[in-house]
Amino acid sequence: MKRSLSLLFVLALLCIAHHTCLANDGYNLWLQYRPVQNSPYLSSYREQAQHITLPGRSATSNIIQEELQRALGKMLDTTPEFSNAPNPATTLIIGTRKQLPELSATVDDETWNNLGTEGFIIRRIQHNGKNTLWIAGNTDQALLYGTFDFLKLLQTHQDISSLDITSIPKTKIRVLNHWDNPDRTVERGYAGSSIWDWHRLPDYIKPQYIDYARANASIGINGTVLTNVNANAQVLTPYFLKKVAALADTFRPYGIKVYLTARFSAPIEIGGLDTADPVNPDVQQWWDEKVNEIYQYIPDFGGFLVKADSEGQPGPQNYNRTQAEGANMLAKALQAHQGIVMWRAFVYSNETPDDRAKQAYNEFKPLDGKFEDNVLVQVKNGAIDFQPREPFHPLFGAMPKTPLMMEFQITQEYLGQGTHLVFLGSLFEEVLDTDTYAEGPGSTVAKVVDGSLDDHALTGMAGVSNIGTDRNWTGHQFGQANWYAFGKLAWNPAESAADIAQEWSRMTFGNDEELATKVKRIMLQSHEAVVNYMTPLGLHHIMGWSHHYGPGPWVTDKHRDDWTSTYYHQAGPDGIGFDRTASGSNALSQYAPEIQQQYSDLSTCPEKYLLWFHHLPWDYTMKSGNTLWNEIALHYQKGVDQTQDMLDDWKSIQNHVDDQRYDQVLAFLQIQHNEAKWWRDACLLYFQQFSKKDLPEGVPQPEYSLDHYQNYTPVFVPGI
Ligand code: BDP
Repeated sequence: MKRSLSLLFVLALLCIAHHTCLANDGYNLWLQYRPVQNSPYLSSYREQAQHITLPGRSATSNIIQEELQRALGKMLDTTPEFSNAPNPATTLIIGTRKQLPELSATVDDETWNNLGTEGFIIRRIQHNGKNTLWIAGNTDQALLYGTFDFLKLLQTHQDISSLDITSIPKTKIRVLNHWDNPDRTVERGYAGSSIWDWHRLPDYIKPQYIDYARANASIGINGTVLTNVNANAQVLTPYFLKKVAALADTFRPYGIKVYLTARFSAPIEIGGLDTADPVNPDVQQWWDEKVNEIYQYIPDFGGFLVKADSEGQPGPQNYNRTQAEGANMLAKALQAHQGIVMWRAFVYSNETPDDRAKQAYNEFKPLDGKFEDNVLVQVKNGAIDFQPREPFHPLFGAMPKTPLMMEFQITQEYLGQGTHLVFLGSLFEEVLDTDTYAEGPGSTVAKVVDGSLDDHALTGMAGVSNIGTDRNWTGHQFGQANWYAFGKLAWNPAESAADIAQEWSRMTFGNDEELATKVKRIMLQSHEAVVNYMTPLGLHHIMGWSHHYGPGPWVTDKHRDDWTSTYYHQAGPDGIGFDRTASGSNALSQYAPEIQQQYSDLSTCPEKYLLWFHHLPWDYTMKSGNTLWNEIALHYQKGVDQTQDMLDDWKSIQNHVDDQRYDQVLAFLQIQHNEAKWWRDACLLYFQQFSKKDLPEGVPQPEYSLDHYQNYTPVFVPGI
């Protein structure tokens, strides 16, 4: 007995020495704070961390102190001393302009003003004759952001000997949109149930709420819409508002405001009125009173997110009113409290005979300038619906008098859901960097969104959350990277996806060079891979009916056309693709002339958008010299090959990743690889019925017949 115990002890020691044995379920996200080893900077980090002056006395300052204690203890094995005022021992100062008047005089007024309430500075100063580091800002909130940024530098083993960082968020409202229902199901959620344990709120505050707030604050997210856009009016009743208030109280010191979705018909459903007409005085009064009531519970309530007149949701159209009339009614009720309305532009109907891609523009463009000042129109990145790749939404650049907020989907509804590794930083970057030409060259989507193009002060970015009760938060370890990338790009839409991937990987898995290189490579090719094996060359919306999981190019004859695949790919004996040029739906006319010209001309249309805008014969010659048919097939194959490369890269770094996370990612990559083949074979067999052409060399014969794929119906797919 004694011998076996000592054997166990030796084994445990060996295991601890080799960190990869330690269990790591991913709960700590990118805030792993791994011990700094093999870094030439270790001693300089330790020196810097010896004595921290933190004059603030707020709940936020306490959070800063706790985070530093936790992080520096884990990374440097040190316990820093803290003081309220700078003294000769101070090595790091974390204080605001007001808290440190003498030091603050060394920074000019303009810089202080530019920092606003959230921007921060990290710089070296001479203090008491000593080279000291100062994290500065106008508020404790800014200091919290600065502290996380400082900790990121240590986590990624950066040289901190001559820092001079100024970081100011480019958008004001940086929010997650949780599509979470009161019964804890999550629409399009693939990571378990909703993290909001409504039933136990307000009395039980789960530790996960605190870690949620920490994680968000660490990447600059300052708001959360707690409830689904397909809204339930019950969340506006006192029963729920008490629970919402408890969450708001928990998140407040982290700089995170709460928002709710407002169901347009709430005055009828919970107010006892017989109409929700936005020009009806009783309806207006009901909303005024409801808003006042909400602010009694939550004094800093952020405001409402609204999905109206879309996919069965009620809205102003029910009363022949415009989207602006609907939004403004709510906006006016919120104005006295500095609340905002995020009014979604995702308005379309199968009753409207026009191309779905055109409908939001048709509805909203004429309303430019008609919204109240506290309304943001929230526009999805593309005109259809979060496809693996879409051209930017034509509304970006088309409504100069209205602030437009970006809506990205972090949860991977159309991108492999809970098991495919797809780094969405690349997708977000591609959209943000695209030129709308709205006001001449250089009018990028990013500039529309950050307000710089048309001088808007109210700006924002929303990300549909991928968070659930799964221990690692996002189901797939790499789903965490998409949450991370969203926060970073909302703060600074100009940041590079490659840099974001790199820093996330180092913080999450460690700084080994081979590991960092391989993980980055996996991440940066993953978006192109999924486009290739799902919807290459501009194909879109050809996934399984309703759950959107797996291939379904055959989906047709459903109760609405605009939810079928055949509506979008238009494949037939004559070719494939949706003609959105002047000879077709002319959706292209909604873009600036430069884009119209470039995309309508086959010789200049980027091939990645080819079948989005053009219907072309199967033997159309591509730039490569291949026929369109062969090119489609080769893209599907390429996607499959890329998933194999990702798998190989991951296997090659097994020694550098802890077993638990390694094994899960490996299993998921294997699923992804198999499903990439499923997509390739199902889509090619289906399209082959029309092309009547053989598969090109390098593309293997599918394993099964088309019937097999068509009859395979996944059931109980999560997230519906
Ligand atoms: C689609 C989803 C649906 C959402 C809708 C929306 O399939 O579940 O409710 O978008 O954004 O992508 O409102």
